Amino acid sequence: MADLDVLAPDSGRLAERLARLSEYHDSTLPGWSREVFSESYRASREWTRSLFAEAGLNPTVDAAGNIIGRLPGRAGGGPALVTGSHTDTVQNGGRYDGIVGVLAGVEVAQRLRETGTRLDHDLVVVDFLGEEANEFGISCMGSRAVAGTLTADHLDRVDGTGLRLGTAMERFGSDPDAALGQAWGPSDVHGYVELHIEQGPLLERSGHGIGVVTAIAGIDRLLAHFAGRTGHAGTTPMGDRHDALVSAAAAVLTVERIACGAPVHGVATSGHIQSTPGSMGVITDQARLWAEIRSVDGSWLHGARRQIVEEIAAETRARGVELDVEWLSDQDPVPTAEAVRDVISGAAEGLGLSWRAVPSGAGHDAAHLARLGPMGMIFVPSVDGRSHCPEEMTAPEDIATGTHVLAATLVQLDKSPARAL
Ligand code: HGY
Ligand code: MN
Ligand code: MN
Repeated sequence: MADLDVLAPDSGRLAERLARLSEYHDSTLPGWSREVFSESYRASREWTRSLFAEAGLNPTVDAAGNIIGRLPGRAGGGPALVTGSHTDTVQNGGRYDGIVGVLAGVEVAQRLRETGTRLDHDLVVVDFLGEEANEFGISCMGSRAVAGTLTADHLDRVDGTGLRLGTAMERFGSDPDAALGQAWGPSDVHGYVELHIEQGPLLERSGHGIGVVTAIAGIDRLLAHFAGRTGHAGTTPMGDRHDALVSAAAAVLTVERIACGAPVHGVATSGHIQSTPGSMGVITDQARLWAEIRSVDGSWLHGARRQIVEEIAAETRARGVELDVEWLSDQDPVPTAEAVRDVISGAAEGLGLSWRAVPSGAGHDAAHLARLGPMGMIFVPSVDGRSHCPEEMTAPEDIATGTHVLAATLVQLDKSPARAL
């Protein structure tokens, strides 16, 4: 087996590339914003694609807009080892979510080439399009297309301006209709491993440098529409009101309360309220609430989904306000493959590193790649457990260590026969 030390990353090069890619963001906003289809995202992907080429990965861009690099293996063709992540961010996000996995994948490929380490399997590195939640309500656009779960209905979803996702993809240079038919098959993937920041506090609190992910949380996102009755805020007695904004506010508290009782990893978040007419002196008659619930425990998630709607409906009825709930996504929890977990933990131990098992409360492209082959994820610590904010921080040495574990994992997976995974 390759000398694992020799595959250690060039940490200076890796840190410089992280800083370089982070420079592509909307500097008029706090933190780092490189949202899907934005100009900063478009510009960043030109740089990322040139980096793939510099690393000898001969990049192509598929119909969905995924940047795909390939380092041929000895066997040539056949099921590949796949790694990667995403380079889009949430608005006012951080500098590490997603790009750590893409740049680590490039670094591993470059170290394999520089050390003359030939794998049997091809190594494929992917920058997946549009992983983050967005106004279209469809995250993981690129990995869904690869997994064959991007649908025509998804392409018809519109953002707040009425723009179709399919049209936005076309304007970005993708071919959405072709993306619906570009799915990879199970014969294309020997194994998928993604390096990602934990985005939570567990590794830092327990003092472990490496997390071996047990499962990726399921995510159910809803849009609740409240229809009340408008009127004069000064003359309408309180008992006569059907205030849509009050109903939406009560729903926000319901969402929080139901998750706070979760016996396992279960969380719920209200992200956004829109209300009209939105002026003082007038009682609100229309309100919309976007919220989500997540858990690695599917049975809790399904129960919470039902309970939230029942309780919001009861509160709303009591106020004489009408309710309509639309579920925007229902991504079930996805367990990682035990065999891949064992390889990751063995790789960490082989490098003398401490590791612990951790759930992922965050969603990832890996959840979709799991449909194509054995999937695993490696986490590195997030300082103060913060993410999706300008304070997002992971120490460069932790990123380098995680990249080293990724290299060792891929080398070991390369030696594992398909049936063993
Ligand atoms: O929102 C998430 O869970 C991920 O960061 N896209
Ligand atoms: Mn991410
Ligand atoms: Mn994210």
